[in-house]
Amino acid sequence: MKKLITLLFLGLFGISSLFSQELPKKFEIPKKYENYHKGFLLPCYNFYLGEQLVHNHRYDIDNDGIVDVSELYHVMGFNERGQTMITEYPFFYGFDINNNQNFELDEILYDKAMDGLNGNEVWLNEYKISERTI
Ligand SMILES: [Ca+2]
Ligand SMILES: [Ca+2]
Ligand SMILES: [Ca+2]
Repeated sequence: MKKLITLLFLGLFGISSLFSQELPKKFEIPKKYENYHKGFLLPCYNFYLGEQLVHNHRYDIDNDGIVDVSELYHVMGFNERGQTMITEYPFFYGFDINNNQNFELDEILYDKAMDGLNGNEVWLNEYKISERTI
């Protein structure tokens, strides 16, 4: 009986450690960006990223006229009024963490699933490294 309990315990422990390995890496963006959607939305525009037409949303969270967060969406098409139709969620999120008005690779999150900021995103610099090792 004691052996069975030990086996059960080991089994449960084994299963739980397996689950913890499968959980996505803990995702954290700097606290100052937590409610960036409440910031001032600067004029948006479409542009080509390679051959892909994309749409950006740019947010100024401290209202100094300088972009702090930029989102990139895929363009799905245009409606009859000529308005750009975009995906529900972005595929890129840029956070100007070092405040130099550029979005470096380690300041851009790539969300392959395009399902909102939920922890399954990768920083672009880490994504490139993992691609290289495959
Ligand atoms: Ca700003
Ligand atoms: Ca930057
Ligand atoms: Ca996501």
